[in-house]
Amino acid sequence: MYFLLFYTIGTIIQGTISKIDGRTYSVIIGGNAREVICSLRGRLNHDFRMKRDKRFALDVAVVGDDVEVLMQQDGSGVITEVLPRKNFLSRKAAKIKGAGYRGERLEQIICSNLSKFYIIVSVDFPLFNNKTLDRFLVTGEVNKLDTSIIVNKMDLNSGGIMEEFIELYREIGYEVFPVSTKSKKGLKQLYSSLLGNRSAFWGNSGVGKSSLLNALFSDLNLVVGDISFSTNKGKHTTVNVSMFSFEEENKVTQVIDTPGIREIEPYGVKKEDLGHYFPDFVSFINKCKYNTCTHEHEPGCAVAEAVENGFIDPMRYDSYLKLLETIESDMFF
Ligand SMILES: Nc1nc2c(ncn2[C@@H]2O[C@H](COP(=O)(O)OP(=O)(O)O)[C@@H](O)[C@H]2O)c(=O)[nH]1
Ligand SMILES: [Mg+2]
Ligand SMILES: [Zn+2]
Repeated sequence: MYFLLFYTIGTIIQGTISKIDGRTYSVIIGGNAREVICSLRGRLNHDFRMKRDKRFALDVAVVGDDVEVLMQQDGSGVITEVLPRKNFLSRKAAKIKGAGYRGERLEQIICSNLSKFYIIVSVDFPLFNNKTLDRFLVTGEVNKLDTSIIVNKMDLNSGGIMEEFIELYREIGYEVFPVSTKSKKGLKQLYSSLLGNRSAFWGNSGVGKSSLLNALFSDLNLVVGDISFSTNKGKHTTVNVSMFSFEEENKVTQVIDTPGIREIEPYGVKKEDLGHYFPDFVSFINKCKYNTCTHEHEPGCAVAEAVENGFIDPMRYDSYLKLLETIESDMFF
């Protein structure tokens, strides 16, 4: 029966979800050779309906998912299978009435199968904030993603304030790309790092994500200065994510842009585990007197001692304490 269906309706091909609009899924086949407009079928559709009440339907299939598509006569497709995710970027979902128990926070998957995760900040407009960056770095670590930092608008670094930070994050082990779409500084290095990979870009509105993508990929013509999140007002669970795919230098390079996402808070972090997501703390954590140490005020804390002795940067420790507070205020995570 299934065999018959296979031949009369169409063949099954493999592709990757590049965009989701309501219940319509764009799937690209073979790099960016072909795009097929798809819907969900069967069990997946059932999952979608089950989750609709909680409004987490987008988690059933997300941008970056490799899928199997059953081709239809009219050239459209039906997604029959979502292949296992190698990894994904997720966040604590917004608080929603009726979603789970009182105080419970759910995990929302934003995109999947990333070889790299780039956090984009700007020197100014909006002003660089190391605490914000540290929070996003934790999100990358929690999701076990290969996380790097792009510092855009380096042309505005007149006082040279960024050098200290760039050095700090490089010492911790993060790759840092100081760039300027205006002066074209650092764009070549960034392009080489992206080439042949599937990467996700995350950054606050205004840091220059669209400008950067336009500067890196000449085919693109994204609107700069577009406040795309305003169209998403109130739709907390809608993730306005799309994947751009390029075939250049015989390689498929893909970048997932996340223009509609204003906040990413890491999901599933316990107080006593937070320190593990600060790579510069890790070598000290085992030396704390108590193995449940939260490195806040406990006696014999090796992390606090390392801050005192200049082995851990006090700014990082401040970020850590700030994040620890936000975890405490959540009943569940
Ligand atoms: N000075 C300076 N401004 C930039 C740079 N890159 C982007 N911008 C400006 O920053 C603003 C926001 O850029 P946009 O790409 O829309 O940011 P997005 O919201 O992250 O996509 C625009 O006015 C851009 O012209 C840069 O390297 N230097
Ligand atoms: Mg933009
Ligand atoms: Zn400690």
